[in-house]
Amino acid sequence: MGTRGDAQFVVVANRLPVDRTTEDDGTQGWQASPGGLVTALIPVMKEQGGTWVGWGGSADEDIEPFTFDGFGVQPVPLSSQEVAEYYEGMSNTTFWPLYHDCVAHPEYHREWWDSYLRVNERFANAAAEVAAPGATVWVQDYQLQNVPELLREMRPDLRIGFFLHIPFPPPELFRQLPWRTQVIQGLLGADLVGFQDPGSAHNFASLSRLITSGRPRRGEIHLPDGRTVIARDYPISIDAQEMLDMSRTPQVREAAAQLRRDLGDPDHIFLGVDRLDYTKGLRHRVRAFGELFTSGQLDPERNVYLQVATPTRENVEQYKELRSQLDEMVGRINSSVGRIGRSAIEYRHSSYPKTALAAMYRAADVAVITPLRDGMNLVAKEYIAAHDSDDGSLVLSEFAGAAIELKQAYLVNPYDLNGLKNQLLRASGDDHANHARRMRAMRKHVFRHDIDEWAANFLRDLGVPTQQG
Ligand code: ADQ
Repeated sequence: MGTRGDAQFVVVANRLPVDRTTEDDGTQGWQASPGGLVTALIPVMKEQGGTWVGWGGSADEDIEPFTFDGFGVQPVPLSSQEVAEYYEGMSNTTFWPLYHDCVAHPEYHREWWDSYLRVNERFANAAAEVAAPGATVWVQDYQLQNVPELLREMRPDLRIGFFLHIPFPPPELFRQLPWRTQVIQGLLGADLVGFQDPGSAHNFASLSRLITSGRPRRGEIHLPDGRTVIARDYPISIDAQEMLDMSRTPQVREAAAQLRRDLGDPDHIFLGVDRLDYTKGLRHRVRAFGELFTSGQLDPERNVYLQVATPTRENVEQYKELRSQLDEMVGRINSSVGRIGRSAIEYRHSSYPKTALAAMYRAADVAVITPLRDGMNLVAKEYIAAHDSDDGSLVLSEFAGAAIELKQAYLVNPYDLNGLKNQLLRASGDDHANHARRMRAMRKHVFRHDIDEWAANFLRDLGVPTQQG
């Protein structure tokens, strides 16, 4: 049993919620990382006297625990070999593609799995050390699926929750995994296992039969040791009000107007914002726009497709390949549809501050979010929240978790190129009344179900009262 700490509430995530900063005089400090999860959980951490356990983001770096903005930060070190095996390997070349319907081929390597387990044990140890007797621990995401079980062995007094941010695959696919039983057992160490959608919760509950003989009912899984684990969906969301407030500032309004001018004042701006990831459907999307521009169904003089592709996981082979394929596809399309002085596809491979994204959302007439598979997709919700009038429209893949909630989007099957092209034309061609009706309904939903509600619902079910709950 680990030494007991004094944190009543512990979050365990692959990354810490803070990034390093360097002042002009060279002194180093920390600032909160941007992102919904961090924004939602920091108030709970402060309220409950919490500690966040995570990796600082650089290999071979030992950072002492510290306090930040009223909560504890407990860094977990990773060696460069562990970054290669646990993070880039097992997490991002095995679990990531396997859990996204195998849209890329998952690789299975025993040394990656060994490293994954070792690192999970280190995270569990760190959590066991800081948690007060009877504390609540909330473990996040696919990098840490074995932490619940390992932690329960060390600290049976804790209340443990787990949330998976990506889909949980159907049993037919999951069964490929050589370590399938250990992973299910790892997750069943939690009292509550949360998913983005009911399908994922159902897949997990069915797979619990690898371990239990009983049939799970309404998400309740009864284990041989007498414990009951709950599996259910908690669709994640965004800080909708913050996005709206930001998009209304004069600075963002002006940036949106400037962007429109820079793009040649087109009739329609189509916008995609994605990490440069093969799950996001970028190849299919670029191909659809290529055909629309080449055939003249979309006039490149009057329409622009702006695609932001955020650099990500650049050491992983499948991501390097995707990057060069997209560069090549976009180059070919732009040179063949030759819009004088401007590109039909404006392709930007870069990160942006939130205000710049808000300006793009505000300027875009059609957001195009067409992943092949996605746990939720927060960009879809951010786009909706950034529009305070009823203009704009959303083309959304039916394989994004967000499609369950944003039913008024122009839904598409991203594999169906003709269907995708038709919906792009429909979304830009529909009349204002139609757009307004759809946007109003979706805005209502996103504002009613925001990130605070998400965290409060999960924590309430885990037995932690919050101010929202
Ligand atoms: P992601 O796969 O990263 O998240 P998503 O939900 O779209 O996907 O979140 C991306 C976030 O990054 C958004 O908040 C967006 O604003 C931001 N972002 C994107 N491009 C950016 C850029 N160029 N510059 C700055 N910021 C950028 C995983 C799952 C999702 C799930 C989330 C949350 O894959 O399905 O919705 O976790 O659970």
